[in-house]
Amino acid sequence: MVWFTEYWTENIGLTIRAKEVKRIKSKYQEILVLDTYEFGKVLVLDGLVQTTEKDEFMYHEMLVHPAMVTHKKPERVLIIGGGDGGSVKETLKHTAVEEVHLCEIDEEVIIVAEKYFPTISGKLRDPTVKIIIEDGNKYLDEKKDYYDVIIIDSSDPISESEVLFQVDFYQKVKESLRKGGIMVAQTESPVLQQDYFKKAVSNIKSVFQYTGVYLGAVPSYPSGLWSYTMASNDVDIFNVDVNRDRFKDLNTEYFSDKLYSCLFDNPVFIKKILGEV
Ligand code: SPD
Repeated sequence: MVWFTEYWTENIGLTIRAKEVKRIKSKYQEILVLDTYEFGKVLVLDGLVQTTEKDEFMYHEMLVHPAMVTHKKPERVLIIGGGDGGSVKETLKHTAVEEVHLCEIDEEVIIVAEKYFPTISGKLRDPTVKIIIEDGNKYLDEKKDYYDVIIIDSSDPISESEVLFQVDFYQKVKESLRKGGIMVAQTESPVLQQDYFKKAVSNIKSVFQYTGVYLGAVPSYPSGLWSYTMASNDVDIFNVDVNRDRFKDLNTEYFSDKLYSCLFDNPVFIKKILGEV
């Protein structure tokens, strides 16, 4: 039996008791698979919890579905990061989808996810999915004016992932979207990572015409309160008339039609952080 702690800041962290720990060293990072009492299996990259069997749906549903239903007909989807397969699993629930490209820098994450997290990674070999092992930032240089939805399912803005929060990267994302395109990114905890959160949102705002921030709970992530930012250059994401049939077969446990109706209705303290009030 072991105790694992992720230090959220230097003053606070999350400590989980595990029955067993597997340690894998990849070219990019240390990967841990914890078999825990409270969260089921937990995937940890360089000391940071990425996915747990217990709450992965909260994160992946909220990352993927709002952008997918906001797009008129999402046929071509790119996921950057997301090697555990959770975002692929949710994306494939949308019937319009014809191609899903998953661009993950570290192949070992996919191998580990397929071995230890079958309920999350189970759709990675779907015929619609193409896996590209490459740095997402470089990959975007090759693909212009192509995708309907781009989902940035990155780790925190440290080491390899840092670039995925910069203005130049968001500019490339914009250029890789075709007309009517939508992007969404995970943008950290507005409570414990306020600087990262503010910077990511302001970088996205500086590139896109329309930018909307929304929140969701993810108990295993710092503070438990997580932020996501959706953006588009030519779709007014705040005024989209979505056909309610689009929600019908998503089979979700967190996201819903009702939740979508007030998606961008943020608490006052979030508006204050973002300088909106
Ligand atoms: N603090 C961890 C934030 C990680 C967000 N992305 C996780 C990837 C899971 N698909």
